[in-house]
Amino acid sequence: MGSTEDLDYPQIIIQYSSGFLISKVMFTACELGVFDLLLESGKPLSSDAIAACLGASTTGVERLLDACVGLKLLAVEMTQEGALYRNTEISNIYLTKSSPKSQYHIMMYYSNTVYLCWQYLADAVREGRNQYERAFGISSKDPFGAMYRSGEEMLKFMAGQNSVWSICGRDVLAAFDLSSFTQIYDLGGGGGALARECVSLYPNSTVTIYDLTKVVQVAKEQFVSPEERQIAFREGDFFNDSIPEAELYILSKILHDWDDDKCKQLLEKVYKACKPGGGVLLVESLLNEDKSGPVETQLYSMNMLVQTEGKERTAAEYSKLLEAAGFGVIQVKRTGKLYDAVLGRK
Ligand code: ASE
Repeated sequence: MGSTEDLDYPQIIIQYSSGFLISKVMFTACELGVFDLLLESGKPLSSDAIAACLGASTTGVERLLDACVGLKLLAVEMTQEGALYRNTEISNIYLTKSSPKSQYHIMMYYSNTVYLCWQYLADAVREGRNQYERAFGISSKDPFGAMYRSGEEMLKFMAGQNSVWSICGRDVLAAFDLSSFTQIYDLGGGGGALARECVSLYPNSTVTIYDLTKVVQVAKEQFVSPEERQIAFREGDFFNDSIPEAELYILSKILHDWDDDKCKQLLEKVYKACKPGGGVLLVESLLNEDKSGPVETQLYSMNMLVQTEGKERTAAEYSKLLEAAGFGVIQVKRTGKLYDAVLGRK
């Protein structure tokens, strides 16, 4: 740290300068189906064979594959027929479309939507607000109106948000023993992946996904089957419509979308609806109290600036919001993964 070597040759500056190139290489290999092809093929393939299967140029594909090798997303072996490429274990699990832990959809959301908003990061910092007007020519007054500007965008967002729960869902729901709550509402539950984790971990629970009408429609059509009897739906806008009574409300990545006033409004409504003895579970990525990290959370907070009206917060900030709404006995559990849990009781 701070050695002259670092100052002569600024490794981290070089690394950070090309960070966006790394993201885009991984996103592009996902988008073109490189990892899916290599999984399906079951044997290592040459760049010519991969290019032919993907209907892409050999000159482009060869460079993309080599960059993936450098990033340890692919492995290469030299044979008499030339270089043969195969997936690494991590790519098989996380970068293929069909894997149960696939992160494909969130990558497509980052690559095709978030990436475009970040073009205007400097404007977002100057103005302190999201950049839908510059990026997409649409009003930024209603961030979810903007994020759900088309059926396709909404589907991409829902699929993307679902993918994180295959990695973090169990940990955030097991952070507290929630088995005493049987009647659970997942406010803004979207595509239902967290609800699914919840009923699997707590077999006596019923989880109702409360979300906008158009979100519920897509969730029913694309994400949750009617056979999943422990998952129910309720259509509504949690700011403008009533919130039904329940024992536990899950607000997963909801408060980070909104400013303190909107958060207080929503939590007060939740407090009123909540049964005595019930509670609210916040699932969020927590900043350290001095905001010194984790770096992923700091970056997500920048993304909230660019895309929403919210920000990432510390445990103390969430506790204050919960207390202001009337909740007591607030407990915080850091999972060590991307998302953490905060439980408040009525
Ligand atoms: C939201 C979550 C996300 C609103 C917009 C969003 C995510 C991306 N865009 O509630 C997922 C979290 N990832 C990042 C980069 O913030």
